[in-house]
Amino acid sequence: MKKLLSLLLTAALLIGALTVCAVDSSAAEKKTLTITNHRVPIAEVEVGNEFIVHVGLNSGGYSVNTLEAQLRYESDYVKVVEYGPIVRGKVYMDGYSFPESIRNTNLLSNFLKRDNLILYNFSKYNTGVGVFNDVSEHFFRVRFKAVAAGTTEILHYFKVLNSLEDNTVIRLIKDNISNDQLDPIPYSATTIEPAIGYIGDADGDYDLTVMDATFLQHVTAGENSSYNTINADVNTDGAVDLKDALNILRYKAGLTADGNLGEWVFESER
Ligand SMILES: [Ca+2]
Ligand SMILES: [Ca+2]
Repeated sequence: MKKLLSLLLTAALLIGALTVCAVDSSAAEKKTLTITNHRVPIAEVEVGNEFIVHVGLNSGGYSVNTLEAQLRYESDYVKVVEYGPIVRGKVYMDGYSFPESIRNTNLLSNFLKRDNLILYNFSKYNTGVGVFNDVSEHFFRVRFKAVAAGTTEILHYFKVLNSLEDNTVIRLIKDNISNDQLDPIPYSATTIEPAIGYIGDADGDYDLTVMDATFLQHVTAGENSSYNTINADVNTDGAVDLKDALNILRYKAGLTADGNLGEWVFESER
């Protein structure tokens, strides 16, 4: 009986979706947001897509005891979805790989979010290490959503303190130009990671609707073969078929569904 109801629901929703499809079958044209860092383009993201900004520091071998940092952005172009210490991946400092528990609980603190910036502090005290040597040493991340087309600057800006005793600021870095008494010059390491999928968004318009189930119907009918498998294979059984369409419909109807529908997927978090 339960299965029958489910099938009836599916049929009803599919008919509804097909009707909507007949009215509006034109795919929306995608708009692009260019992300710059120090005014140099570093990534292009489609409007509606989410992406992660990973930031860190290459201290050129010098010890970093504390630092204050800001990530600045323009809220007209990007919206913050979440932020905090990196959640996965390796961070090497002084040749040691930090346990995530230490990284996440002791090193970064005092987060403060405003309309166009996020502030945080880094402190290595009680951890015993603090030299960053590799550009892959990202320790802070912000997940954004691109909300408008155009060009926008996302800047990681920080100052480093190297001694608790005299509280010396060894450098104030801005626009990648720093105190030139020390060599090599440390710099902010920033990379942009666009999402690789949005589960359930089979038609790739960054919206999860019954139209995605309709799209999968066309796929299984051989009418469309262009899709992102991460988005379309909702139940991750290796096949893109009507089961995935059913799961989308169940999800939209508020019923239990197989798959992490509505979740954004990032390679660094897999
Ligand atoms: Ca969609
Ligand atoms: Ca599937």
